Amino acid sequence: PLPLWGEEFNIRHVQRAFKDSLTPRGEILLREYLHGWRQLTKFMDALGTAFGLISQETQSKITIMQQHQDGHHGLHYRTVQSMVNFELASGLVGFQTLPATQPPSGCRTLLRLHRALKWLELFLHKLGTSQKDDKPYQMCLDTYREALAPYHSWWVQHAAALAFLAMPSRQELYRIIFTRQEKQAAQAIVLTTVESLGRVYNVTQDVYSAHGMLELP
Ligand code: 1Q0
Repeated sequence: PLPLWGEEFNIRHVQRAFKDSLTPRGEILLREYLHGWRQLTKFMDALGTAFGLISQETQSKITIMQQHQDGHHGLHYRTVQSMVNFELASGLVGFQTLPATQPPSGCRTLLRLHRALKWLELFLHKLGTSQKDDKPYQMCLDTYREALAPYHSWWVQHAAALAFLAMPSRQELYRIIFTRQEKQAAQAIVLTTVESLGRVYNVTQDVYSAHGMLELP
């Protein structure tokens, strides 16, 4: 294993968590979903301080979801579907304005993670099909512009672009993501992860779009 973060972060854990989050009945288990995100914040932390803001923001969304799970209505927050049904039926979603409830609704919070998941799917797909000289910085920027920037304010877009400058080279990135033994299978693992993320993303997207919830403030 690699020093420092080799044991801490493993892309297989990410892949496993998102794969396990999808049940045979097509429900998405929030516990596993959030576990996958926690693994990803470890990875962001390993990338260095420039990604601290992004990691913190992700962490705060995870914490909000956790508060819902630990709250009075925690039982309703077992799956994406049960959460959506519960918040819809209770008028907690907040379709017009950011709900004044504390914590903010699970639906609008998960939507932020959901959009970021699309970014990750696109980015990892690019990485997994990239050539030796391709630049992660450019892959990051292109996929961010496509999947996330449209939802971000002007200043967030600029802060993100600045952070991307600290993105390591492709070789270094692979070194962080994979342990030595995994090097051979690296691209295959990345693409398997893309597949798992994609399935979870598509199911969530269908649920949200069925209820007109893709633009929650
Ligand atoms: C490692 C590089 C990650 C780059 C991903 C793009 C990040 C964009 C910049 C985020 C800036 C955060 C500042 C605040 C944003 C919020 O305004 C926004 C909306 O929330 P709200 O409450 O104001 O309506 N929040 C979000 O959009 C939340 C999600 C942002 C974080 C997305 C992180 C994606 C992370 C991925 C893991 C990196 C793994 C790379 C390779 C992994 C190999 C397995």
